[in-house]
Amino acid sequence: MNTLIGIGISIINHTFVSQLATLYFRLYTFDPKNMRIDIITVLPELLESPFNHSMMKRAKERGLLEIHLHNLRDTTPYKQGQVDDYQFGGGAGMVMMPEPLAVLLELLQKDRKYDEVIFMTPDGLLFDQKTANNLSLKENIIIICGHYKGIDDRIRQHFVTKEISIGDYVLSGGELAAAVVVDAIGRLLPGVLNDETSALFDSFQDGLLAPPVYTRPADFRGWQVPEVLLSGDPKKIDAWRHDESLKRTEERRPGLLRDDGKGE
Ligand code: 6GU
Repeated sequence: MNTLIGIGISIINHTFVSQLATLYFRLYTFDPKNMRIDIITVLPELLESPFNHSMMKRAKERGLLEIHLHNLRDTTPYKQGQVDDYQFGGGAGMVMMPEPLAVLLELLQKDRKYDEVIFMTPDGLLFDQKTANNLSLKENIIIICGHYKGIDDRIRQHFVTKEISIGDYVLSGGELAAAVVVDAIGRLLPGVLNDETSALFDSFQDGLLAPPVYTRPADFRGWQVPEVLLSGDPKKIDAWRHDESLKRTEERRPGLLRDDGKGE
């Protein structure tokens, strides 16, 4: 149900307004169905810690998010856990073979239907809040972490439905990028954040950077908290925060103020 409306909304999802509508919808029609993410990796150790603390830990404990790590070497049909080989045509660097990936993907797909098979790769689509919002509406996702020179292109052509990069720099593998994506998705699931609406006011959710924040003491080494925040006037405070958001966005990310929302 959520997924259906999510798809409906994503078709008209040109603006942050519809993004917010999607998220509000998810929050108010609290659907206790949890999300399942299967991560295929040759380095599962690298992904054990990121999901066992703070928000991700809470998501798992509350039964909202299941994360399953799969070591590709455990199911490879090749001897001695082989998963990669030299590339055809020559050149430095190994390539992940298609068979171990296909075997594991089919094993998973036999048990349930997956909404997306995501490949983490520096030549994928740049990950942003909009993609995180859309992915948070899915039920079952597979994430493939690439290593070495990448994976055999036939897997990309025949299994992968989405290719994601987290930025214009090269990491040694897809694991840390996958952790970033799962964190960004996980915190959007209803019930993960304690104050359920707070994800809606994050930087980027309204296309603006977040305003500055302060806590006690009001006077720290003679540096004062802006007076308006101590005024107790919610209207004035909202207006100040909005102004500060706009100012920050103009200074740091003027591209976010343009219509395309791409922030370039
Ligand atoms: Cl998803 N993978 C790798 N290896 N490097 C990256 C990336 C992903 N995103 C940015 N750099």
